[in-house]
Formats: sequence, structure tokens, C-alpha cells
Amino acid sequence: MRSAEFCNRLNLQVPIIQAPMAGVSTPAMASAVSNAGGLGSLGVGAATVDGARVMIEEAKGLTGHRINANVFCHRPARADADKDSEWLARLGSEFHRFDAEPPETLNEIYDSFVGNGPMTDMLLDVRPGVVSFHFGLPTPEQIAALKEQGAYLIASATNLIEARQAQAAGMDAIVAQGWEAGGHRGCFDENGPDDRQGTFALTRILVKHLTVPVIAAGGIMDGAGIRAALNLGAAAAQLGTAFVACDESSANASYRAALMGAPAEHTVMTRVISGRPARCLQNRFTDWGQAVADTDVPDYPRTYDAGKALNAAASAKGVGGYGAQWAGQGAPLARSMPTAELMSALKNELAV
Ligand code: FMN
Repeated sequence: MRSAEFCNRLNLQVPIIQAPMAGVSTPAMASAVSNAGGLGSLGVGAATVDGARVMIEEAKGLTGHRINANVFCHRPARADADKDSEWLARLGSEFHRFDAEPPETLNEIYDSFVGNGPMTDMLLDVRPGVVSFHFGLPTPEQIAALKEQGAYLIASATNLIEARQAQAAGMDAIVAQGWEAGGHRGCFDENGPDDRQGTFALTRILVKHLTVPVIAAGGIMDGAGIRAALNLGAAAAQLGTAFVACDESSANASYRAALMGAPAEHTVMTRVISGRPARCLQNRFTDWGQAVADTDVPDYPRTYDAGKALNAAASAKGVGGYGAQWAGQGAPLARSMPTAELMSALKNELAV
């Protein structure tokens, strides 16, 4: 019932949301999902205003349906020169394996959406239809402006406190992101306590305590998983990892090979790649990170500056195990096929 109302509101045929995935989701993927009756999403949190506009416009040119544009609402990083230089020195030995040197400084490689006027103006102009937020919430002024323009607003939550905050701020729906989920954990404060609630428990808790629709996310890979989420009272399911190996994804060859092979059997929550906890396929970078205390890691996204440089140095020598190979615990269920085929398969499985 909740799912029917949600689908009607957004004009969807099926309660399936392809998760926004910065660096992985593409206009071709998002439009294929929306054209198949789901909600396709673009992760533009790490893009420039112009880059985000191009992606959203391209997707809109490929579908007449809504697209979900997703931005990051993290608090601005604190620069700490001592911590940065200790971090870069510590990473030095990893760079040296690939005859490279770490960067001399860390930079905040992209801005938060919170209070970001140019990004807000772009979204108001390009009108994706749905705008979603990860890592927190935008300002009341941004929320009011987007709602006034008619955008449907969604925020990720990893516990009931964040979810209540999001509902009170005016979100139209909340993503219940479980501990199983691939990619960055959407927690508002990455240094706060974390109960690590799983998708099953969190979805049910939010369904019982919120009045807005709840979207289950984390470890859902097929029709049976979507059905289970709907049975818990979710209005829809949001799937990320399930789409990473699709033809239209921008995941590179080593990421795809890892996801479709034995490495998919182990995922790790780590903050050493970007500065915030994120679930990744176990790889050389996550192995290195096992010995690192959270408090030693510089703020997101400054850490990501070094993480991307290390991955580039390793990739230049043909080593793929340092990438941000985000994946959820359902990774061994990933399928490699065109997005439209995956959508057909999910719809068929859901109908059974
Ligand atoms: N969530 C966002 O809100 N914004 C992002 O940019 C984003 N990037 C992601 C990138 C990848 C490769 C993955 C796998 C997930 C990402 N997520 C992002 C998290 C998803 O929204 C979602 O919570 C998660 O994919 C659900 O778990 P699953 O991967 O097990 O399906």
C-alpha cells in the first residue's frame, strides 16, 4: 500500500530506486532505470556545478521521467596541517611501492551542498524531479527553495535520530541505510556513536516511527530482497551494488572483475580511502587500513585526495587493489548485464 502511494506520487511502475553512486552511476544508467519504470539516480556529490548540470541534462534528454540528483551534505572538512602531514608520511611507503611520492598537502576536493548557492541554483534550474541528500541535510532555505520548485526530497538516515531530524526538516521520504550497504555510510556525524543497525531492523523501526515513506537500502540485490523490504513496510528499495557491474556503469575493469569474482565474498567498512566510513570490497587499501585508528584519519574529503592519488599511482603500475571499490554485503549476488535487462529481471523476480 505504502509502495503504491509512493509509486503514484513519483509516477513509477515499480518501487525500485537505483542508488545514486558518485563515480559509478551515469546518465545512461539512470535514464535506463527511469525508462524501465523505476527511479534512476545520479550521484553528483563530487561533481562541479557544471559537471553536475551536464550529467542531469544528459539523463533528462534520455528519459521523460524523473531523475534523482544526489548531493553530499557533510560538514566542511577541518584542515589540520599536523594530522595531514602525519597521514601523508604514513601513506608514503604505499606510494613508494609504485615508485611514486604522496602529495605534499591534502585538499578539500569538493564542496558540501550545505549552503552551496551555485549548486542549489543549478538544481532549481535543471529540475531533475527528485533531489536527495547524503551525510546530513541542507539548510532550511535550500529545502524551502527546492520544495517550492516542486522537487521531491529524500535523505539518507542510518538511525532513528537522523531519520526524525530529516522528517522534521521536511523530507518527503527517508532512506533507511543499513550497515550492510555499499559505499559511504550516510551518517550525519561520522565521529558520533554508531549502532550499526542492519537494513532489516532499521527499516522496520523507521516504518513504525515515521509518517513519511521509508526506502530500504543495504544488501538488497534481487526481487526476493525487494519483496522482503516491502513486507517490512518499506515504500521502495534502493539498490546500489546490484547496478555496479551493469554495462552503463563507469566502474573500471578491476572493480568489475573484483565484484564479479572471489573478492566479492568479503567487504570491509573503512574510512582510510576517503575519510568517512564506507563499505568496500576487501582490497590492498582496506587491508592496509585495518591497523589505522579512526582518529588518525584526516577529515572527509581531504583523505580522499590522497586515496585517489594512491590509486592512480597503483593503477599506473597495473595494480587495481587501491580503488574505492564500494560494495555492499550482497556483493556475491551482483550481476553483469545491461541496466534494462537487470530491471526486467528484478521486475520478474518481484512478480513471482
Ligand atoms: N549514496 C548516496 O547517497 N550518494 C552516493 O554518491 C553514493 N555513492 C555510492 C557508490 C557506490 C559504488 C555504492 C555501492 C553505493 C553508494 N551510495 C551512495 C550508497 C547507496 O545510496 C545505498 O545506500 C547503497 O548502495 C545500498 O546498499 P547496496 O549497495 O548493498 O545496495
